[in-house]
Amino acid sequence: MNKILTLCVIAESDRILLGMKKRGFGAGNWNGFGGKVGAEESIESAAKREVVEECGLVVESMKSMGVLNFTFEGQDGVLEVHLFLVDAWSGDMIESEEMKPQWFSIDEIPYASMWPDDEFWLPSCLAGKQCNGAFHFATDGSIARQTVTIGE
Ligand code: 6U4
Repeated sequence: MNKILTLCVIAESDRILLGMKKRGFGAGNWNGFGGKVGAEESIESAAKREVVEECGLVVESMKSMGVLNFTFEGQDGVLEVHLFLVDAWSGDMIESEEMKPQWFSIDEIPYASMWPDDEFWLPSCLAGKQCNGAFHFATDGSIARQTVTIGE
């Protein structure tokens, strides 16, 4: 069965906010903010809820940037990750139990400590281009197959 998740990229013209995931899936990686969509909520409201839960910021404006599908060798199901670019927010940043947020210069995004797919779509997302794709991960965590479509 597909799992529906959200992933919010919070960015200004020259910097991006990433969170060090402290526990659970992807722990030890810098990542955007997001998580599972609950049964009773829309994808957009789930995205906003995860941002405030994970880093304290309240999303004021975001744009839908596409869908990334992830599959894993030897595992059933697809992670369907809905991507958003957050360009306005309010509130104060906090460190949560799950994430330690930190700003990075757009020129110094720590791809080596991120999910390996990020380098294939994040630059386009930051440039405001739609990103749709599918990544199949091998059991060693590397990308075995991928298709990425970048829009306008
Ligand atoms: P719990 O721990 O159950 O509260 P929850 O926060 O609901 O978890 P979680 O942590 O499993 O969900 O969400 C995973 C996050 O990681 C989502 O924002 C999607 C994101 N993600 C998953 N695969 C990814 C990948 N290959 N590349 C990427 N982000 C990914 O950049």
